[in-house]
Amino acid sequence: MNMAQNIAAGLDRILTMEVVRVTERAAVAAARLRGRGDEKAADQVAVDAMRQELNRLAIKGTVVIGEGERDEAPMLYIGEEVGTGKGPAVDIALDPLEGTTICAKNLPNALAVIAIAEKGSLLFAPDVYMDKIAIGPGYPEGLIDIDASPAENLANLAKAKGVAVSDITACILDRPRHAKLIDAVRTTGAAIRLIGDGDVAGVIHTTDPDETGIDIYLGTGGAPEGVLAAAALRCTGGQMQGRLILDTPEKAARAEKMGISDPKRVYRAQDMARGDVLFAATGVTDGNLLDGVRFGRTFVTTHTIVLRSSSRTVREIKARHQDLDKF
Ligand code: VTB
Repeated sequence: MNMAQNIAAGLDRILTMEVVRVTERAAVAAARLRGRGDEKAADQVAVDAMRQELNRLAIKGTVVIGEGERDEAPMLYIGEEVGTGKGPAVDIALDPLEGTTICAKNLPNALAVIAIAEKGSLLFAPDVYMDKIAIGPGYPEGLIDIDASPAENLANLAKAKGVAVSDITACILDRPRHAKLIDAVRTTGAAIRLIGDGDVAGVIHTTDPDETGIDIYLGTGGAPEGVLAAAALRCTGGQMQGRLILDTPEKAARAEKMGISDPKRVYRAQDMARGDVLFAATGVTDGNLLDGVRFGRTFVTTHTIVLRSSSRTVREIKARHQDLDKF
């Protein structure tokens, strides 16, 4: 495919730059409320800021993963139309503040996150749990398997990386539901990075183990977060599998209404986020890959990663915002 066809087939390249402003703005708003112990307030300002900036983009966007249903989330609800309406029709998955508790406690890895994809190409995931497993790029397809035991997955990963299992670090959400998983991983001798929240960052961290120290992500987290992480992985390379946990008839019915006919289906990253995808994340608090927002006396700095699946370019954008009135 030549460049012109590539552009015609996918999303407008300009959007890659434009989308950075959206997460930057949400991150700055949330960062002002870092460490104040008020998760709701931090989330609300991030939502307002993201929506304002999103509505300046020349797109005809539909939120497919957002703040919830319209009745519980007045803004950036699932189904909300965003953008100027003059531009390509796109699907949007967003989390203006991924890690509200992290932000409220001023702990590492809170992010403002968005993914933009061609219309109809993101999994319309209900807000249930998803079982997830992910590794970074450079490994043979199928190396990890969500149905294999943690010991098998860790052994296969260590072998492919050319290290001992004890040199592998798994990232797992610190939850009582993961007690058995944590035991199983510890039995292998592998290390665990337990995180309080923020499994979008947890999955993304597998894509750069030299920088983050994380080789594999394991465990259950939110399904919407799973789709966001899959969008990022489509752009960086890496492998992910996810399976919705539909353990009550009510959840199964909700999923069916959203078009999910096989409740046990294993989704790979490329099933959750198809076609051309853009992904951007700005650090709210300092993290393993991204610095948090810094408030200087005369300027504010932000650190953003912006990714595109069709070119697999990973851009890091450090911005110094000197016109403070814009926020
Ligand atoms: C994770 C984490 C999120 O939800 O997806 C988690 O990444 C899953 O739910 O930051 P539980 O908190 O119920 O375990 C968050 O913590 C919040 O959206």
